[in-house]
Amino acid sequence: MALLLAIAAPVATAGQIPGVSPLCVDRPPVAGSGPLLRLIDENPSRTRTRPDRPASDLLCIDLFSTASGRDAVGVIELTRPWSPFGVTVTPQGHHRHQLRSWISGLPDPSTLGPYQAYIAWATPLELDPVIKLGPVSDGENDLGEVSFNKFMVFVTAEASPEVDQRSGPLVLRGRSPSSRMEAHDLMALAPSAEVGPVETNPADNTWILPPMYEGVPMLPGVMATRPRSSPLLPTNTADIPRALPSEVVELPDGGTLDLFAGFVRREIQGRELTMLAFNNQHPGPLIKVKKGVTIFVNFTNETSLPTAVHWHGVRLDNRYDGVPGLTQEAVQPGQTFRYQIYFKDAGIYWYHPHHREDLQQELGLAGNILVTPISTDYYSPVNREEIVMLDDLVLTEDGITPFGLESSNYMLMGRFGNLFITNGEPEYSLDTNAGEVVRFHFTNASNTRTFNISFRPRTELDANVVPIKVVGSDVGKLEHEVIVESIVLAPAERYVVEVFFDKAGSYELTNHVQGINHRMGVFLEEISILGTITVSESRTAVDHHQAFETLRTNLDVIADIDRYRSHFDRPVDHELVLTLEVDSLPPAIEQSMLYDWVYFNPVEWTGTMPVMNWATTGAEVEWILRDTSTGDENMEVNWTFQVGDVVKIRIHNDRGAFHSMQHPLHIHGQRFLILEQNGVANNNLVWKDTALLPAGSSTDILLELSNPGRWMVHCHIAEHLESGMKFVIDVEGN
Ligand SMILES: [Cu+2]
Repeated sequence: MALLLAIAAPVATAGQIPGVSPLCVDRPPVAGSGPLLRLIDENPSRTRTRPDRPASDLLCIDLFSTASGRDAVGVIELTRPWSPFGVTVTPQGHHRHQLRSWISGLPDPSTLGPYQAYIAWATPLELDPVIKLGPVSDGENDLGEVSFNKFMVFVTAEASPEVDQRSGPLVLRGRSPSSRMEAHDLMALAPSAEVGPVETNPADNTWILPPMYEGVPMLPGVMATRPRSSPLLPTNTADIPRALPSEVVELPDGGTLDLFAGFVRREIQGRELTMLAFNNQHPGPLIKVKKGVTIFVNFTNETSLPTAVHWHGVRLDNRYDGVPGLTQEAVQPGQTFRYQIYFKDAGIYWYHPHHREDLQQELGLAGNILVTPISTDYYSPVNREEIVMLDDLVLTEDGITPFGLESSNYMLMGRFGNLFITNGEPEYSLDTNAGEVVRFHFTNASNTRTFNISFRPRTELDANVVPIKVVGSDVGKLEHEVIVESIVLAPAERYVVEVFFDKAGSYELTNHVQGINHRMGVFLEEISILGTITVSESRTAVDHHQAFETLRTNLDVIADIDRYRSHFDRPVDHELVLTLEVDSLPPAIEQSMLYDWVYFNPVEWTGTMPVMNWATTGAEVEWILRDTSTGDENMEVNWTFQVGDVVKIRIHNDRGAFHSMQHPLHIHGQRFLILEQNGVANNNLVWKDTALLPAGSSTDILLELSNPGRWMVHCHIAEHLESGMKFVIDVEGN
C-alpha cells in the first residue's frame, strides 16, 4: 500500500509538485484504463468527466507490469514537440510524440538476474524496428521522441545502460492510444449493417453515389444511405466562357477593381464541368496592394445564387466584411455591392463567399490578396515569390458530385475531394534556376482538408525532403524564423515559407499524410503529388543563399507582441467547447461510428469513408460551439467587448463528442495569439486569424479586440459552418 500512496499522493497537489504528470494522473476512466487509474479511483480530487481539459486517454500510455516487474507501475505522457503548426508531424505525416514517463516500484534489477539497468524501448505493432528510448528508473524519465502510427513501449532489465539490443526480461509494457483502434468488420455480422433502412425521400433516386476511397470498402448498410436533402448542382446552359488562369491586379491607394462572380466552363480530366469563378479566373484575380492602402471593389453577382465576398483575415471596416445576414444583405443575382477595404497588415490573405461556402468556394470562388510590406527588408531577399492556393474537388465519372439543396451534405467530416487542385489546376508547375530562393505564400482554400506539404526530389523516393524556412502565417511574421521539413495548413490558414533550390533537378510538391482506414482500424498512408518544381542547370546570377541560411529574429514582431505579454498569465476570460450532436443518423452509420470513439486522430487527414460522410446533412448533424459558463450554443453565444480589450479564451475540442475531429476556428476582423496547447506554452508566436484545434486538445488563445463591429467566430470547415458552428462577437467602440 505504501507504493500506491507514493504514486497517488501527488495527485491532489499536482499543480505544485513536480510529481506524476498531472495530465495523465487526474483523468476520467476510459477503455484500457491502467493500474495507475485504479489507484486514483480512490482519490476524491478526481472527477469523472472533464470536457474542460485535454483528452488524457489520447495523450497517455499506462504501463502494466509483468510477473518479473512485480509491483512496478508507470504512466507515459505524450506531448508534441513544438512546431509553428497546430499539430507536429513528420514529412510522411506521422504525429511526433515527446514521451515522458513516471515509474514506481521497479525491483532492484539484480534480483532478476545479471542485470544492472532498466531500458525503455519503442516499437510499432509489427515489432520492427525496435528503438532504444534510454535507461529508466523510478521517478520521472525523459524518453525522447517517437513517431510511429501505432506503437508499444516496453521496459526490460539489461546488463548495462549501454546495451543497444534488448535481451533481458520484460518488466513493464504499454500501448499507444492509437493502437486501440478497432476494425468495423464485426459490423458485417450486424443485421442493421447489411440492410440499412433506405430513406423514403423522393429525391433519393437522383443522388448518384460519390466516388469511393480506393481500397476501403463500405458496408452494404452504409452504401444504401442517401443524404436527406435534394441534390443541387448549379448549371448554366447559356454560352459561358472558359475559365482562365489567375491574373495579377496591382492596385494603388484608392484604386478600384471590378469583380464579378459568374459561371465558367472547365475541362478537368476529360470532364466538361460548369463551375463558378471571379472574373472568369481560377483562382480569382490575385489582388496585389501595399500595406496601408485602401481599395474599392465593385462586386457584381452574375451567378444564380445569392452571395457576397468575405475578405479573410483583413482587419477592415465591419460593414465590408461580407457576411450575409450580419454585415450586409446577400448580393442577389444581378445585383452589385461596393466594398471598401483597408489593409492594415502585410501578408497573404484571401477572399471567398460567406454564403453556402461549401458550394460556392468549392466550385471556384476564391482568390488571394498579397499585401506587400512598406519596409524593403521586411522579408529576406529572394529570387522569386509564388502564391499557391491549395484545394481539392470531388469528381466522379460524370462530373462534380452535387451539393445538398435544403441542407449541405458531407456534414460530419466536411467535403474531402478526391482530386487535388493547386492554383486552379490538377497539377501545379514552377520553373526556377539552380541556386534560387523562392518565397511561397500558401493558402488552404479547401472545404475541410488539412494539408501536410513538403518538397521532395523526384528521383529519390526516400530522399530527404528539402528544408523549408517558415517566415510567417495568417497575419504577419513569426517572432523567430524556423526550419521545418513539412508545413501543416488547416482550411483558411496561410503560411509564408522560403525554400532554397540549390541543385538542378525535379522536385515534387507533395501532400503526405497518415489517414485512417476506419473500417479496418488501421492507419492508411496517402501520398499525393500536387505539382512539380523544375530547377534548371543554369545557376542564378543573384545569390540569396546567405540570407536564406540566416534565421531572423523579428524584433518588430516581438516588440508588437511585448505589449500583450502581461496578459499571457491572466485568468481565462471565456471558455468554449467544440462538440457535436447527432440525431436520427441512419443506423448503419451510427453503428459503424461506434467503433471509432476509442481513438480519435488529432487530425482527420483524409476522407476514407466518403459514402458515410456524404450521406450526412444538417438533419442529423449539428456541430456546436458552446460557452461553458452559460451553456449557450452557437448563435446564442453573446459576447460583448470594448475596442482595446484583450481576452484569454480557452477552447476545448471535446473528446467525448460522438465524433471528435479537428476544427480550424476563425475569428473575423481581429487577430489573436495561440498561447499554449495541452498545457505546453508556445514560445514562438505569430498573429493568427485561424487556429487548428486538434481532436481532444485544449488551447488558450489571446484575442486582441482592435476593430469595432459585429464579427463572426466560426469553424472554417465549410460544412461545419453550414451546420451552425458559429456565433457573433460584438465589439463596441469607434
Ligand atoms: Cu469544424
